Amino acid sequence: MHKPTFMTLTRHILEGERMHPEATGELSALLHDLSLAAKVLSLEVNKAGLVDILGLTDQSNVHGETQKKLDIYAHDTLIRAMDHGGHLCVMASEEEEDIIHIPPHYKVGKYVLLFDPLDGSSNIDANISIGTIFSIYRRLSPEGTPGTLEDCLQPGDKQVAAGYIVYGSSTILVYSAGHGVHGFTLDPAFGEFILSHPDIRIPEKSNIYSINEGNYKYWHLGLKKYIKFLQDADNIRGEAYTARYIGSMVADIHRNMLYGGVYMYPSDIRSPNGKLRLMYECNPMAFIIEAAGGKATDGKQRILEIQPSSLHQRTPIFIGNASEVDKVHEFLETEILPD
Ligand code: P6P
Repeated sequence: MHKPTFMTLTRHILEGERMHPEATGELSALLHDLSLAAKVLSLEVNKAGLVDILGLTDQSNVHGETQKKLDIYAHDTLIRAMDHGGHLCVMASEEEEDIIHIPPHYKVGKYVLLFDPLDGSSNIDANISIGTIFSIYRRLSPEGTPGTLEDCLQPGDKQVAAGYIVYGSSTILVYSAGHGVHGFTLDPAFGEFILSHPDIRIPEKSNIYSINEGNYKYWHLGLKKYIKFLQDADNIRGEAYTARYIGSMVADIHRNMLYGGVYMYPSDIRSPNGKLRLMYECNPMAFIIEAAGGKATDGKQRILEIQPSSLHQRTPIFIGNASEVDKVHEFLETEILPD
């Protein structure tokens, strides 16, 4: 099929919708509303250095982390963009302890949206890439009623769509609705997301590993042995491994998905469940990476099979090339004695 060179996100979503006769267009409209929020956030993130919205607020979020002004701005922007479209019955955000109800005067829809409004926000003041992550489910509770916590606590393999926006050298929106992974770069000249990365597949070649090696002393032995293995080994193409760690999960995983590689935030002696959040960081990124041919586990099971028990629960994560994630498992499963 001839692929038009000027494929906008809106057109791509609508063409995806046409593949499903039963589609009502609600998911398309939801994704379109998300892309509008992404444009607004891109504008603010890219001028954050100029406008006084850098620096810390005097507030902290549910996790006790001091919120950056841009964190709160991104959270508020997403809610304002998404709460009145009539497609959602409930939302949940990293920045809000409880679920977020649709205001009573707005129509309630059939989808659920969970998001991390600004992942990697500790990097904001250093002008390092940061990102927004989103996860979409169909509701479980009866149509027309307010959404519930149970609507939000569904395993990741029930997602109908997921994606992220990276605010970096350019702003790119990557999403999957279950039919491939597609990347769209924002053309600021006329504010459109243009298809720049059709049908992303993670390359089998992988010589990048991403982990915070500053936590080495807290790692379990199997992980220590794996990282040592990487530092001594060559990959399947005889290339030495290289360490790349930005401190922004979205940026690290986006790079690894394009170049090949594995991102790890493991459990360790200090943090038995790791650091990253299951519902609005790991599940959507796992949905994307599996749709691109990769793998994402918690060191034992697929991220997408974890049955959630709370909105902000953490999980260890190993995500990237299937061969690399399998290799990690080999080391984690073998209790290896230190040298
Ligand atoms: P550490 C950002 O705070 C984040 O949630 C991810 O985006 C990032 O990969 C990780 O935490 C960085 O954590 O402990 O290595 O600084």
